[in-house]
Amino acid sequence: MPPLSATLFVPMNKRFYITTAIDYVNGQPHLGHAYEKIVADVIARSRRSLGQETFFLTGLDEHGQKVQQAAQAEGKSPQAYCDELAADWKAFAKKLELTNDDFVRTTDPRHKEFVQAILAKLHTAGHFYKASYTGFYSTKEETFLTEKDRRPDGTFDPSYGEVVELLEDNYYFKLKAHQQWLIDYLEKNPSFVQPDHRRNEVLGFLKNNELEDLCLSRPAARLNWGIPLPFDPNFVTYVWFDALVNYISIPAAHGDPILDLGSGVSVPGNGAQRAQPQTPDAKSQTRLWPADIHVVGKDIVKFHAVFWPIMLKAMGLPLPKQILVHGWWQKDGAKISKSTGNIVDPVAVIDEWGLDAFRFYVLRELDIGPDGNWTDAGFKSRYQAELANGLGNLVNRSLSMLKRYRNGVVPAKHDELAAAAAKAADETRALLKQNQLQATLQSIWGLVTRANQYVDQTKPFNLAKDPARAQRLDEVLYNLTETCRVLAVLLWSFLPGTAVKIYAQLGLTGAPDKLDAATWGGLPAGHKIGEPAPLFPRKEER
Ligand code: ME8
Repeated sequence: MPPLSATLFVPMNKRFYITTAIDYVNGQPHLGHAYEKIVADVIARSRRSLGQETFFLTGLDEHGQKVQQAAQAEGKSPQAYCDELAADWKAFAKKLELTNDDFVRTTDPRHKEFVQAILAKLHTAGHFYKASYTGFYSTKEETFLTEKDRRPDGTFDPSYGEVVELLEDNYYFKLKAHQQWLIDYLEKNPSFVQPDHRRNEVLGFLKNNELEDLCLSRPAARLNWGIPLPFDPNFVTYVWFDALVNYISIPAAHGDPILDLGSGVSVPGNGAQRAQPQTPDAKSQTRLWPADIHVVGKDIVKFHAVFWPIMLKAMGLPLPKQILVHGWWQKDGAKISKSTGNIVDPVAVIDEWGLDAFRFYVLRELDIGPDGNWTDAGFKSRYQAELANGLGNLVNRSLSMLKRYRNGVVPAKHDELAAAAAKAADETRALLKQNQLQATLQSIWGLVTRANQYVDQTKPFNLAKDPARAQRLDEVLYNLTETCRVLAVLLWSFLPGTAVKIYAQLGLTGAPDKLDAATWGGLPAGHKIGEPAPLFPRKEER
């Protein structure tokens, strides 16, 4: 049998696999980290809600010079330093109610062992070479600088800190050889990097620059906080051959057969493709790779869209289906920076306003792609208009009226808002499949607005005063109550806590976590709802 093209081979029972960037462990999580993780969480939840088995991975990038130095400065071992911070980051993931299925730390033995095994295979297959290099090195940025990095006056940007001249032996990965292959791949697979303008940037970069081979090591004498190269203990792995590999080391730890180093990943020599093994008990296995989506910020596109595909090609593995690139947040039009104090503390915002208000603002304000600008005034205004006066008011007055006028008992089914609800549900399904999160929220709020107008137009509070109009009041109350139920289902991926509260207030058990439940008419006549309570309390101006 001729070898299958590895890039085309995807097993039938594979789970939808989504990842985030793994965050550097130095420091505390900020708005940008929170945003990326929430975007990935909404996509993961929405895929589950659409009925797809899903695996969501996030975690921490713990090796490197900065961590080593920060630990030293605090008089701790790097591992103890990472362990303490990792506890905070894991607590942060919980605070955001992320539904990640695993949390990777690059200091996990399961990750380190996999990195070493893959490095050994790549080395044996001839993808690496050792060379001496003299160059300017920024300790602060852990990177060699070239003449191109000099400013017109010949100096390096102060952001690089102290720049020293180094002569160093290191190991290099033969990246250059695959440049044309990658250009062709990007040309043929327009959805590989999204949004389009990011793909065009990557293609422009590849067409106008000759790739340099990738340095994958640092001498252990200079940096020992890293994974030792299995074939030369005088060196540790440098950042990307450690960090990027998390996307496959964790699936391997979950038993993904495509990543079984014993029989699966048989690294070919330069350029070759290989066939994937098929096993008879395939159904029971956790098949994750290739990832469906890597969610990453705009600053690390090159690593994900250039280095990573070439690394995978060398490993003989299929490529991820998509690198989904988000923009960066600023605050009040300026860079987020701890040193200038221009920060948004996600935990403080969540403690004051609630998690769903935070999730709503970042997802509604910023589409995946462009840069965003956080303003406290913008946050408060969306809270007041869209959450408190929009969704909150609709649910609260609808359920309170049902309680007051019908003792909380759902009247007979009526379909006046059915078309509007079906439109929002259809759009939600279609847009979520395209990861159009902001557009989905706009569509859902179309239904919120329509239902609030319906209250204003039908005036149930007036109908209630006239016993002859009891039938009409029943109709209106059914439409409103059922719309609230549909909204809970549509909102689940975005505002899970709110969706569950709406369900509970409707007297329904469980979570509204399957989009199929958005079909109109789910509330049966005679069902008794629970207690209404404000979802988004109005805040006093301060
Ligand atoms: O880059 N707005 O880690 P990191 C939006 N460890 N996103 C932002 C942001 C902002 N202001 N600031 C940072 C790393 N991010 C590596 C990744 S992946 C194998 C290794 C995003 O902690 C950033 O773009 O510096 C990245 O996607 C993520 O936060 C982690 O950044």
